[in-house]
Amino acid sequence: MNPPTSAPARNTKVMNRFDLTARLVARLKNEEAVIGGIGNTNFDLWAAGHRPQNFYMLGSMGLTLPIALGVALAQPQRRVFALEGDGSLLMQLGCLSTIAALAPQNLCMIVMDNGIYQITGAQPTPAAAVADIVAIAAGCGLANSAWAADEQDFERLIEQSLSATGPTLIGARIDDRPGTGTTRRDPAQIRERFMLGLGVRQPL
Ligand SMILES: Cc1ncc(C[n+]2csc(CCOP(=O)(O)OP(=O)(O)O)c2C)c(N)n1
Repeated sequence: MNPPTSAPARNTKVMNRFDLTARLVARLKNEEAVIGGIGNTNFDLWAAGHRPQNFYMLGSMGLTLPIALGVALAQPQRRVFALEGDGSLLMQLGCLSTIAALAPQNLCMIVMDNGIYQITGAQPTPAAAVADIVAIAAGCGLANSAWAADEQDFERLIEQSLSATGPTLIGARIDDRPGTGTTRRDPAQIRERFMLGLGVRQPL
């Protein structure tokens, strides 16, 4: 049997995770929540400048979008962004159709697709050869899903998502550079700080 030939479209620029994350953070003016995924997505979110509304996932692949969904449903007046790696999302694809079905209009998912499990040694993910994250999202019912063609297109898609009336997903092809910072590995602190930042916990 021949190997699959439906390689993902490659008409998008290969960008950089930290650069894109900094561009996102620079556009946030209304205490939007940002959920960073395991490893590199949260390292770059931290390096782009900590905000009280940032949450940094530790240890579990694929939980960024489910956590962001919970925040978006709990606080519908707040815009919520999720930053996830392609390998992590591929481990948890069921969340895409759940999000499409619940359709929170305040949720924007950003998938940083380097086609590798970068942090564990750059093993290739299925996204490198056969799986197109944006096509998968669209097939799950997330009609407002698109690849960012370049940095300007990424910023345009972010801007659109800030006034979207349904969930949005942005795919970004990125290089293989590791994250630029590291969060302190303290889950209790991360949770408490985030709850304060979201106004659901009062300072002691
Ligand atoms: C359930 C589970 N399996 C494996 C791991 C080990 N692991 C941690 S991060 C990671 C790779 C994540 O890849 P991706 O989401 O594409 O992000 P990247 O490292 O490329 O930024 C792996 C395999 C884990 N933490 N949890």
